[in-house]
This record gives sequence, structure tokens and C-alpha cells, in this order.
Amino acid sequence: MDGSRTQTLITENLGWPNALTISYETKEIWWADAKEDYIAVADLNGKNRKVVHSRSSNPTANIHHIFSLTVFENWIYWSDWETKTVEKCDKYSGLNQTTVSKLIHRPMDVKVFHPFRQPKMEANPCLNNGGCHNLCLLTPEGGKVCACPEHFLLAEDGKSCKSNCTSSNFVCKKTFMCIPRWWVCDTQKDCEPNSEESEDEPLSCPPFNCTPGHVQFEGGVCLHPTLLCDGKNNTKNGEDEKDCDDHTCFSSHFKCQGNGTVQSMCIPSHKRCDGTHDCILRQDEENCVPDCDLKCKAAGTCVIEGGEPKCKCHSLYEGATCEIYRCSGVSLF
Ligand SMILES: [Ca+2]
Ligand SMILES: [Ca+2]
Ligand SMILES: [Ca+2]
Repeated sequence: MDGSRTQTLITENLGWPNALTISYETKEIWWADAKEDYIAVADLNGKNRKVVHSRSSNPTANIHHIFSLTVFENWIYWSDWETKTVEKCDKYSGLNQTTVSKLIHRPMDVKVFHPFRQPKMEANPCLNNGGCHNLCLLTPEGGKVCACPEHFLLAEDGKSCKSNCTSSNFVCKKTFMCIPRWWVCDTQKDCEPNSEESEDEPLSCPPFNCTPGHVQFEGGVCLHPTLLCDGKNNTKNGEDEKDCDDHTCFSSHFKCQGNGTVQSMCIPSHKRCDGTHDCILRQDEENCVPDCDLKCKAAGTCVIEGGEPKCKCHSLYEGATCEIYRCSGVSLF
């Protein structure tokens, strides 16, 4: 689908929710948790949740590390990495667990192939790719939208894609690919790698004496691209620190915006909100949200509340890090 209307259905008592499947006939979801070792069912909106089969209610249940799961007729089927088997049991009672298949390796996915598991669409809006030049995605309204891969944007016609290169990219004219501008004339054909010639490697290239991927400057200086606009001159005349207001930092870096007098520069992301001023104009220590780094026990999750990290505990647990089991009041950790 097109990824719109994301909703969270299940939030509690989840450790490693590895497996999920849908029953189109009964309009329910089944899922399995490999850490808490259970299989549960709920309505499509996450309501009426019920554990079907679990080690906590049945210590002899042969559930150890569920990796995938599916449902068909009265049965749920799952793969288990620990037992290296495909198992099945009654989909509502959890009874009659049987081994369907024993394998040598860890079984990944399990699928049932049957028309009931693949409901037919009345009309497929993405037939013939829906007129899209690239991706055609179905929408919840029963229609479709065209979409584009990374570094491309949907054009005004709603069908074709246009490149969305950064200011530090070179746009290949035939493929519309975005490549770093220092890949031009680096002896590697990047725009059309499989052709004899490539527009990023024209005949008029000056000799390139660096390792491909590095930036070559006058005087034979070769720099790693992270040294561009890092606020320090690495070449004799500081060519690596020119035009930095227009430079796009790597995704692993934060851009300290200049103000006309002070030039922009890139700092590694870990220097953002580390308590030390690294940008000349100090923006790296502005609008800092505290890290949610509390280690919450018993599948609790860390949330920021009132600017402070706090543990959101499962209903059976309490305490600052969910360390107290409510039924006994005893700290388990
Ligand atoms: Ca090249
Ligand atoms: Ca530099
Ligand atoms: Ca800093």
C-alpha cells in the first residue's frame, strides 16, 4: 500500500513481535512474540486481544523462538528457530499442537497458498502500472498513487519522477541519477557504469591521482569528502572550505548554518547536543531534546514526559524502571 494512515494496534506486553498474519474471513490478526513466547489474536483494530497459546500459561508448550506465522481454516501455523520446525495448533484454543515439518536450518517464513489467503481484487488500479513511470502504490480509498525511489520526487504530472539531488550532487543527464560532484572525473563511470563512455568521465578530464571517492585539489592534495566544509582548511588556499553555505552535509553530519559573516560548516552528528559548543553560532546545542536512554525492565518502553525520560510499564509492572511485579510487590530485577 502507500504507507498512509499508520496506526498503532498493539503496544503492551511485546518483546520481539516477530510474526504477524491476517485472517481475511474472520477479520482478525494473529501475532507471535519470540521473547514473551506467546501467540495471540485480536480484532483488526487491536481490540479483543486474547492469548491463544503461551509458555507462561502452559509451561510444556513447545514454543521457543517463533519467527513467522500464518492462519488457515482452523489452524495457525508457525516456524520456530529453536526447534527448527514448522508447528500448528488450533487457532483459538491453542490445543492439539503438532509438528508439521522438521528442518535442518532455522525456518524463516511460512506461507499457505490458497485462494482464500489471496483475496481477489475487483479491479486492480495498478494494472499496467497504473500509468506510473516508476512505482504504483494502492491507497486505502481503493485507488492508487504513483511514487518514486529515493533521491527522486514525483513530477507535476503525478506520474513521472524527477531527480531530487542536493546542492552537492551532479545530476546525470540521461539517468537523472544524483552522484556527488567530486565523482565527476574520478576515473570511475558513475552515471552510465556499463557504457563505454559516461558523461561524468568526459574526454577533457584532468589527470586524477587520488583514490576514487576522494576529492582532488590543486597541488595533488586528496581529501576525504568529510573534510569538505568541516571548518578547517585542509588545502593550502582553503579551497575545501569554499561555498559551504551551498554545501549539503553528509547524513551523518549536522549543518551549522552560517549568517553571511560566519560561513556554514558540517560537524559529526554526535557533536549535536553533547554539551559543547561546536558551531560558531552555537546552533548545535539549541532545541536539544533529552535522550530516551532509561533501561526499562519487563518490556517497558522509555518515553519523554515533561522533558524527562520515564518508563512506561506493562500493566503488571511498576516502579521507576518497571522493576516491581505488581501482584507480589516484589522487585524482580
Ligand atoms: Ca566518475
Ligand atoms: Ca576542511
Ligand atoms: Ca556540540
